[in-house]
Amino acid sequence: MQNDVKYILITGATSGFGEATAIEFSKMGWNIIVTGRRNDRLRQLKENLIKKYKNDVITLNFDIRNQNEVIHAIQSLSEDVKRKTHVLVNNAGLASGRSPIDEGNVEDWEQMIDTNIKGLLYITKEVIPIFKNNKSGHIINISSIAGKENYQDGNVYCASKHAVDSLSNSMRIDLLKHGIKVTNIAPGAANTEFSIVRYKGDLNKVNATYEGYLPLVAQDIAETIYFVCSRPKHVTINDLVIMPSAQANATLFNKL
Ligand code: NDP
Ligand code: 8X3
Repeated sequence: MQNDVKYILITGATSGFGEATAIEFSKMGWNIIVTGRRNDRLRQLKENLIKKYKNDVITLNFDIRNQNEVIHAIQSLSEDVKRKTHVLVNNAGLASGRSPIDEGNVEDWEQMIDTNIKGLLYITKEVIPIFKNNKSGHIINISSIAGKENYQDGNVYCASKHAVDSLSNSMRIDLLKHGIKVTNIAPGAANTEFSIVRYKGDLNKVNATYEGYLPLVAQDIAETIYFVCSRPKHVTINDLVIMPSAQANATLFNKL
């Protein structure tokens, strides 16, 4: 373990963007705090990263929809780790289902709102005092192209990501005086577990989502987050849209 190395806290690091970001930052010599509900995956990630890169890896196993679990998890960090924590990546999130608004499932709506909006707020609320105390910090919110545009049957997911986009703008204004940077990242289609979750394991729908073009992969987002974090102190990337080259906007694809 290297004692003077910075920590990055990444929510939702058991797969996709979060896991790739944990690996990328470990490779670049950072210490890592990773969160998620699937503890077996957190443990495996920790074991792999420690073996390969030798930096510190802390796992926090909780459901981000549960405010008490969030508070308890952040309180469990030592004062030393808090002092060295420079970045929060608000990545944990999901789409659950896809249907016209008049056919929507309320449980799906609640899961998306509770995770993508309320969960993001719960953890940000616990981390801001740490950054204020440190007199610096960087919050990176993973929104989506769905936070910039709306598409058919995307309704509540789009609304939840528009909320993330809006919160990024508000956080940047309110936290300016505390020296806290805020970056909003809005990716287009990326082949992770996202569509498996959205379509509840329906592989025909999952495969159709990524057919006929090259989608983004998690590593593309991990490298983007690393780029954003490695700018000099006087530079902030406020808002970044990153798309597959074959995707012009939320709905227009150049498919083979
Ligand atoms: P994945 O499904 O691969 O990863 C989602 C992560 O979020 C998992 O680690 C999951 O962990 C975590 N998560 C979900 N619900 C909860 C919860 N209640 N409590 C704690 N953690 C939770 O998808 P992606 O990597 O693609 O998604 C990451 C983010 O990127 C999401 O916010 C998504 O909306 C956004 N995004 C994705 C795009 C894509 O096309 N893939 C494009 C644009 C944005 P666990 O299940 O272990 O709890
Ligand atoms: C995930 C990308 O286009 O399915 O946020 O909403 S999209």
